[in-house]
Amino acid sequence: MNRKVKAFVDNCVALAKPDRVIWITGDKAQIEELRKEAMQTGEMIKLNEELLPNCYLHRSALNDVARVEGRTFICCKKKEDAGPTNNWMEPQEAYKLLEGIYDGCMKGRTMYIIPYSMGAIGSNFSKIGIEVTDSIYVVLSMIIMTRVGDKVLEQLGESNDFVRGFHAKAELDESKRYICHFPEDNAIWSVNSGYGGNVLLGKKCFALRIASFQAKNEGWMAEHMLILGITKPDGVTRYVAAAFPSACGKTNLAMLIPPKEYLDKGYKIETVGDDIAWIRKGKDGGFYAVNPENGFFGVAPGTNMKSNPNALLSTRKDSIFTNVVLNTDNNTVWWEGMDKNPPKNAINWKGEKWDSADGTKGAHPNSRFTAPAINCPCISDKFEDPDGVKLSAIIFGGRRAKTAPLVYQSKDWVNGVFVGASMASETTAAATGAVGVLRRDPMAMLPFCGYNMGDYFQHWIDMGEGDANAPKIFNVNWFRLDDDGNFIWPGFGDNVRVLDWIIDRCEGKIGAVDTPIGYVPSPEDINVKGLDITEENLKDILTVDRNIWRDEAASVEEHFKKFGDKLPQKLAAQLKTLKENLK
Ligand code: GTP
Ligand code: SPV
Ligand code: MN
Repeated sequence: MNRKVKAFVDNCVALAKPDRVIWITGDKAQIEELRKEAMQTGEMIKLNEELLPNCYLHRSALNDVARVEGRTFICCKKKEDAGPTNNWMEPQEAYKLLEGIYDGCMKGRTMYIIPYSMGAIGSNFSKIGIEVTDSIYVVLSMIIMTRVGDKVLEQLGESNDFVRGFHAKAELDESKRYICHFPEDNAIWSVNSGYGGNVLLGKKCFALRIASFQAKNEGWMAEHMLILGITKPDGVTRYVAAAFPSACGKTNLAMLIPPKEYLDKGYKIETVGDDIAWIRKGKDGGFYAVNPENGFFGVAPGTNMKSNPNALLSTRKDSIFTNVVLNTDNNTVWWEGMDKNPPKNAINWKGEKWDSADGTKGAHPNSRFTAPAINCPCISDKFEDPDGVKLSAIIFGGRRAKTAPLVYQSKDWVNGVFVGASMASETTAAATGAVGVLRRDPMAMLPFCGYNMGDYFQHWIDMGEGDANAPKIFNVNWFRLDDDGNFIWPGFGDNVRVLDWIIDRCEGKIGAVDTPIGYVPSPEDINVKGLDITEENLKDILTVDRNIWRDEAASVEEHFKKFGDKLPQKLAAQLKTLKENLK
């Protein structure tokens, strides 16, 4: 047994005082035992074995349905190192506070120790974590989302290079809920929550917050990005990564099915990842990306056989559903936007008898499925590739009812970093708080950057400035609204029309219009054959309105002020140039 791992676990045991300790081995019989126990306690409900084999429903506490950004902390020695966009606590103070909460919190309970690998075991990209938890739901979810068990400990050997994750659902007391990260100690303490990104510590806590800090120090990137492969009629597969804020379309884009006309011509999309990308420079200077996860923790509402069949099909076996509707007639699940037939005899996400006629939602807006990546019909054959995939493009995007055009290309890498650093999006149900409020969410990393975001911008500049091998950077917006509040762009599968333009731009095969914000396609270069979109509407979503963008530039200036002298000079210069271009 690795002595550092043992010492870490011993400390957790001494503090939380569980009745029993169980090491998760990855053994099938052990997993089966845990499922049985979770069914007995009601933590998991077994679903219809014929229709949804080996699938379970879980309901979280009513006060615990999303990430809690207000209670998420970066605990590094110097406040400045957490930066203006993170909550900060001094580490010793944080440990003292947390120790008070964790003291004896697992009395009468079992503590589970989960050794897990982010990334394929043995890949140079991969990193190891140990998560301690008192939740079987967390154990079973981590088994889907990561690579788990003895083989991970074997890979770790005597190394001290692992992230120490200490989760306790404790009493699920909101007033004592803390998601604390100690980047300088490689440690995460998460207490009083049992939900998703707060507790599946491999995901946002490790693979983004801790990993972004490691990545800056080690010269790579940890990003909130999907990774997809797009094969064109020439048979060559290109790879792109895209950063959209939470619930803004990563899973959907990563799994899109092109419209028939495109399929017939030989277009194909394959999924490498839907939420997180770890990116390193390869020997050839290219930017290579892996998905460190092993499953999808995807938004359920809106997922259906039309919008995202690949996601829905991924959840038809071996999956866990959280906070969706239970159809008691056949013991299956339902959510808003799955089809137009809400079940007649149903129980809503709160565990109450529910009738859709009462006008309430049956599934929580942030209800999710946890599904193994290998279930995905379009999973890429590079999914497990230890060397990752070479990126042609990086795409930023978000929900902007106005302002941002359907797509534009940055002028160069540093301009692309400016585009990412200034991006904004309307908030969603993925985090607690108001929905639909426009906020700046640089690189879709606002809630996930584990250090000073000004330094993060500089790291981005350093990674690709002047580098001919660096991916080209683009921005997309599927969410432009017309005056009646309808989406102008059809989105989903039709987004391949935009990806096609992006790839052609990367390869210098198509022209563009030079605008103050970057290169925008001419309307005739976006193929809208078969689409229900007027020429006027297409023109409209490809137009850069100088008046609107002058306001945008002023708002970016305000946003940049937050970073003080940590704002890279080059980004200040980019803003100045934009303002001049808009005159
Ligand atoms: P996280 O898992 O929270 O990081 O989210 P995500 O970025 O993977 O978001 P996801 O793909 O699950 O999309 C969330 C919401 O965006 C769903 O309600 C989708 O229906 C909607 N959506 C996704 N793609 C499109 C699109 O192209 N057009 C429109 N109008 N809506 C979209
Ligand atoms: C997100 O909020 O961006 C998610 C879901 O992907 S969670 O894992 O809860 O963070
Ligand atoms: Mn996410």
